[in-house]
Amino acid sequence: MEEAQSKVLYSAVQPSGNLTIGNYVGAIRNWVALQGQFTCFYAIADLHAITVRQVPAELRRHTLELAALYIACGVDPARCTLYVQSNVPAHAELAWVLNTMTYVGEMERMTQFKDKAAKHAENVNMGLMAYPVLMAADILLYQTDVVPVGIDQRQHLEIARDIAVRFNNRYGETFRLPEGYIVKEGAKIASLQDPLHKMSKSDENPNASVYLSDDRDTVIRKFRRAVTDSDNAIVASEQKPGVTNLLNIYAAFRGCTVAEAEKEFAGKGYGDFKLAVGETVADVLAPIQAEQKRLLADKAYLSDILSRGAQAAAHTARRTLLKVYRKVGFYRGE
Ligand code: ATP
Ligand code: LTN
Repeated sequence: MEEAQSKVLYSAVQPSGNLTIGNYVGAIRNWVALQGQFTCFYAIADLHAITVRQVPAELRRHTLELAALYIACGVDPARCTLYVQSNVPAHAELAWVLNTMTYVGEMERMTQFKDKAAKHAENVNMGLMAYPVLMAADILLYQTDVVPVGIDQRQHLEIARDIAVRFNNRYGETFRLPEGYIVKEGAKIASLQDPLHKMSKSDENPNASVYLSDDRDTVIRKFRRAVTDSDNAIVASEQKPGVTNLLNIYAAFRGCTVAEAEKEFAGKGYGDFKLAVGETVADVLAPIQAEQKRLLADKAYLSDILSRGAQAAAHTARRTLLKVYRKVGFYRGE
């Protein structure tokens, strides 16, 4: 495929904690599958992460760990641009312009904002509210065609498109309109303790989430404790969110369909089923963990990848930013 003509794909994850198997199945794993088909930009969204309070040393550590994890999961730095968001100033710069074209009411209606504002009631800051605008800036800077994310980010993608259309209408064609790429299987992995809610890396209950860094025993123990129901049929249905979630996870990690998983476990008990899910997940995680550890031991390599990535990203981002600055009427010398 001709590099210059291939469509652009953009995605990011926040370095706000240890990643869960939800982040893996809903996001990173798909990035790997798509990297041959698109010109890919994968960012570590540290500007987004500070919309909730972070411990500085931990933020820095999580950032490097996340870079290593991307690569350990199969993101190939030779084929993708991998970088840290705050290393490319155009993100914050474009976000400022887009902030002036986004209404407070729109931001107040965002589901994630409402959830996070309730969760961090003592720190409902402007950045938390403008989070989707920064995300729009991320996407629009690279003239992105496709954005692979989990289903929880769909609303943010829609607002990114709305902002792009608004800008284009006011100032003339500037931004390409991005499309979401949301995989059906695994688009939403639920909490193991409360299967009606999504599994999240910032959940306070450590048993609710399986982290990519969990060792085999921990993974198996968490699945053994997963909330199910008092019935004993291993079938997916709305009345059985816990079992359905485990079937989804099994299918996603085994590489089969939910129907095939149901067939495999027909007539078996919950105990055997949960053990099989735990073992299957642990088998997938082990090589990723080993590779991440190996990469983290080579800080010079990681730092080199990230600095090249930031340079390449900044080059592309700057082109769009300058176009925007010109269109809105900023003086840049004669
Ligand atoms: P936080 O708890 O800090 O808000 P998070 O776990 O929700 O974080 P994000 O950094 O917001 O993770 O999301 C990174 C990517 O992972 C996004 O594409 C998101 O859609 C996807 N993702 C997050 N949680 C899940 C999940 N439970 N199932 C599927 N995909 C998910
Ligand atoms: N908000 C996203 C992370 C993110 C992102 C992006 C995803 C920041 N910028 C641009 C796709 C495109 C999240 O997943 N929580």
